[in-house]
Amino acid sequence: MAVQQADRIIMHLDMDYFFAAVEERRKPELKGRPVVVGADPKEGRGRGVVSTCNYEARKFGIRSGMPISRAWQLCPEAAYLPVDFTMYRDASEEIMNIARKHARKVEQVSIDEAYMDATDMGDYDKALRLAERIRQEIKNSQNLTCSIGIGPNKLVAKIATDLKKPDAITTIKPDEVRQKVWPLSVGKLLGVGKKTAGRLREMGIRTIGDLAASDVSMLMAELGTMGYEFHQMANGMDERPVEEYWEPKSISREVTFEKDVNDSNMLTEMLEQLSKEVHKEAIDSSYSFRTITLKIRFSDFETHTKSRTVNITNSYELMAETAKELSKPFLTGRKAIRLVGVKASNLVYNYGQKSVGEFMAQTHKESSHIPDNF
Ligand code: TTP
Ligand code: MG
Ligand code: MG
Repeated sequence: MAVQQADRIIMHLDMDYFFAAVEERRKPELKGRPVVVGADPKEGRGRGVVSTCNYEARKFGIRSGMPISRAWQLCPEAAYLPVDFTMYRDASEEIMNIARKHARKVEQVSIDEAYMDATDMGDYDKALRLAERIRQEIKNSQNLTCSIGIGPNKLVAKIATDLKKPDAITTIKPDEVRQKVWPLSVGKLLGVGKKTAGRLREMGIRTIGDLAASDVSMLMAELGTMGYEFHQMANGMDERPVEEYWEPKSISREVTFEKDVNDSNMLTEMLEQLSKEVHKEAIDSSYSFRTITLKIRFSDFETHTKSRTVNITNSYELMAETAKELSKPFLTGRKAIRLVGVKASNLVYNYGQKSVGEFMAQTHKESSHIPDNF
């Protein structure tokens, strides 16, 4: 099975029950008890959600994102704590600094998660020892546990992290993808949510192995370009590099036309529609934006992106007009267009409209979106 052209060794680190673990560290008397961090449960009448909970609370069925009232029903005797975002961010910074001390390249991808490129270690045994040093230092100096996955790329490394959580290091070498990844449910793949998993199930595809064995053109007919990406992922292929800096968050939509398009009215309409969707998500998530990017792919797959940065705004009109203007140079009529996309980036969060817990739940959701190659 093809796994990766250039041999890399990638590590993925994720803190165990992070917010709740930091709370336990502050109040050791909580250890051994179920601990839930999130909105005020108000004896079952509370609104809002669970940010996270420790493993004792998970035994009662409590999970991140669940209504706090439901958590209360499941386990009223748990310790319920409000979100202290500043404290978690401070802990996160110290953890990331430890990772940076040991690994040459570190990309933080969420408050408790980072990828590291350990290719320079040379082999998996040495990478494993490096991971062990990082885990020990986090434990000794921070009194917190983490899990680390090691694999040939980001995708496999992240799957490895989840295999033995908490407080474990797991390696999946390229030739172990079949044995360790294929039996897992398709839901483990980046971008496969409940809805997509349901559609795949209807097609008789339950495991990652089922997906890997499926015909790629059939997947594309059913799921569009996503079908292709899922097939690649199922085969353990993922070429995303580890990038030092956290990609600025962005909101984007793109479509591949059913048939390549050569009609500028149709393109304009589609750009307005995509702008509408991107704009709605930005507003719903309390973001303003500064940069608008247009993506165009021609029928021969030649792909262009063009961006323009404006004064901070939340105007739909400005987004749509900018996207249309950026598209003008491509409307020569010489080549038909296969795909268009609109992206808003340089996002600025409008604080005060949402609680930090809701904000975090949201960033988390976004970060698990399948990355586009914008
Ligand atoms: P995760 O790493 O997803 O979860 P976790 O660290 O709590 O537990 P695990 O041991 O399974 O890794 O998220 C990191 C933190 O982000 C988490 O501690 C709280 C926050 N978060 C939310 O606020 N809302 C959410 O819906 C999720 C998933 C996480
Ligand atoms: Mg975690
Ligand atoms: Mg995480």
